[in-house]
Amino acid sequence: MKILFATNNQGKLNEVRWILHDTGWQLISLSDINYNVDIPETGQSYYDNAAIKARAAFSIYKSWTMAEDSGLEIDALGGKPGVLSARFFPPNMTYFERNRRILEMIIDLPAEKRTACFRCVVCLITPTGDEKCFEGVCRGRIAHTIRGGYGFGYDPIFIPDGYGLTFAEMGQEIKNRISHRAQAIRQMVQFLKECLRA
Ligand code: ITT
Repeated sequence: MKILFATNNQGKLNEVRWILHDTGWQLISLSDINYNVDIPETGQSYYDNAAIKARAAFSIYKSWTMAEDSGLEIDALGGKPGVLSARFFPPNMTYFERNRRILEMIIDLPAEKRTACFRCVVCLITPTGDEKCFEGVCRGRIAHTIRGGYGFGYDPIFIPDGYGLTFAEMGQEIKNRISHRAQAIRQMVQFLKECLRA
């Protein structure tokens, strides 16, 4: 089975391919269908934005399509950057600089007040146009320094609960077992297996 993943983020694409590798399903990307329009994320929530991206791609592909919207929520910043995670800083700023700015914003906070989570909402559209959403949350805390070279985005400053390493230090195998994205995608896999059995 083929599923279109409507994303322009190569890091997300790699991770979801990894998480799905034992299903035998093929995850194709927007470039595989020659779709190179930047879909404006005008929604107020992860649910809205995941659905906007999935619907835009489904209108062309008209078969199994998924998109996801995700973000980092820092409790001491009232949940920011949250749904604006990709747009919180100017678009040309490197992630090293974005991570440095985040650390600066909470520079004086002790470890116990640096709590945060990553959240991911996946929207799947079936070939008949029905929509189903799945949400995953990974709680943890913000590190004091930028650490590690794996992954993407805010991975070098996020330490998931139960670990001493950032997502960017632990590498893809562990991250893809415990992450917000892994949790949401595993629910999608469960749903798809039930659909395919029916
Ligand atoms: P698409 O909309 O094309 O899928 P995007 O990067 O714009 O790609 P989002 O609008 O969902 O995606 O923004 C999510 C941002 O949250 C992403 O760009 C990262 O900065 C951050 N983020 C989400 N999941 C992450 C993860 O697993 N590791 C690090 N940062 C993550």
